[in-house]
Amino acid sequence: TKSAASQTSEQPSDLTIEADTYKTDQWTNTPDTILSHVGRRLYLDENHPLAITRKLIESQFPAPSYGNYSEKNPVVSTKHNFDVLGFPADHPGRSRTDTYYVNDKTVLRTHTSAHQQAYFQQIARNESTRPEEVGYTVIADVYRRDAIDRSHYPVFHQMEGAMLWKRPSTDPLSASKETAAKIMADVEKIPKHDVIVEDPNPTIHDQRNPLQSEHHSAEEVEAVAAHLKRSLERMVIKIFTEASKAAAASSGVDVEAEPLKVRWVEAYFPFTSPSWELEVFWQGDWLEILGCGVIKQDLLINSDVPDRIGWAFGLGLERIAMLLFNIPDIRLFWSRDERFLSQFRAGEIARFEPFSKHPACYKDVAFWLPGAAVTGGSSAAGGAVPFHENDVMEVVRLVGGDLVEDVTLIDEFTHPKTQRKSMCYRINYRSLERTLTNEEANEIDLRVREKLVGDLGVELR
Ligand code: FA5
Ligand code: MG
Repeated sequence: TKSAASQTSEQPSDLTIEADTYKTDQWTNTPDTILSHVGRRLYLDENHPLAITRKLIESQFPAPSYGNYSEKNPVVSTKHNFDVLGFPADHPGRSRTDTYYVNDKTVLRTHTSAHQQAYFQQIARNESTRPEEVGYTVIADVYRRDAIDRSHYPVFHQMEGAMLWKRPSTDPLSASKETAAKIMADVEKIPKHDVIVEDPNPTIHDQRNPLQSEHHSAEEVEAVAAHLKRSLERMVIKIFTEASKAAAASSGVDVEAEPLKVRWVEAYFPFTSPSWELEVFWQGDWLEILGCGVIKQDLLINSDVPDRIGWAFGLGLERIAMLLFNIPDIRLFWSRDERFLSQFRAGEIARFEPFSKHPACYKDVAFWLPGAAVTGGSSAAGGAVPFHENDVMEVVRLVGGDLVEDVTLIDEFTHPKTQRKSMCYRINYRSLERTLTNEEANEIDLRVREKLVGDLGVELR
């Protein structure tokens, strides 16, 4: 039986991406359908909603304090994507079920944090020529093997930002009061706002969200956190004010916009501590916008800026653009259909008018997993072939491409006698551009089923 994660029957011996050629190996799992997205650079098409959103966010992080950058080439080393950021060896993010590997040592970046070290090193290098540029934003396409639904696509965009402050190079802790005061003076320069922010947790929590006590004083971290939170709240408020203006304009009535609600929740990232996520209450739900925190000092020490302290954040651009423009399906960002593209203009926030919703075509596929029952999502028990849901998603993506709107697990059970495990997924085929005939959907579905058997070794029911 083939390994569950193997994707293609005939693996090319090398892959060429952005003019560089890489040797493939048994780690390689990046198909051409994913590589075909490399180089689109949607965030540079000035009339594209992702570019309009990028500009709006960048305007909240202006020069001279921040440089605004982008990173064209998505190929990075596992060292930069994981190791220097402190991801442990067994972190699930490193797994081939979650990440597109070019080879053993090389991946398509899974987040813009892969560039943190390089930008810290740049700040160090430019210290004498551009001393006022102590922060940055960077935008890039990122790649993840993930679920398929209207808010998840294997290629999406992140914007990362960071800001650093100088500390005395010898004995920074004993001077931490002065450092904290310097940072607080910068906090005062950020305009205040009157939006209600829920922030029930202490900045530092010994177990859940610890201070890096070898390196930082509580006072310094309170100051960095205050600067981080006020900067990001301001950015989010700007965006949501624009979004409700657009909504009011398009509905034609001057409705009193629902007051904006924002909250901070504790989070964990290997490269920040303490860490938080910022959530916004939007259309009845709390929506996660970004992750952030106080940068791990070890990372700064390893990145030529040992005598600085600072914060970093990373946000999902599609998530923000979808609510700014009322875009209902993440696949639309990749559309070349003029009925989509013609609706957006640089500098303008307009509500997207769907050009028609074509009928959905649901197909269920049920199968037995190979071997005995498997516990958990990713690890095999008792000699069974490892099974991971992301491998099902990848098969569906490879065959169905953008014709699949979502895939949901609708049933799973373990046979009481044989201990075999059965899964049933519902695949929703729906084109954004035209009506799919039932024959077309059947034909794709047949190939999905064949490939599930061939690649994952499952037995159809
Ligand atoms: C990260 O990627 C961290 N690198 C963020 C970070 C940077 C933390 C710097 C601290 C310091 P996360 O996996 O949660 O974290 O993704 C960040 C954001 O990307 C999410 O909040 C969400 O807005 C967006 N996002 C994540 N997965 C997807 C997806 N599959 N599709 C669309 N957007 C996504
Ligand atoms: Mg997250």
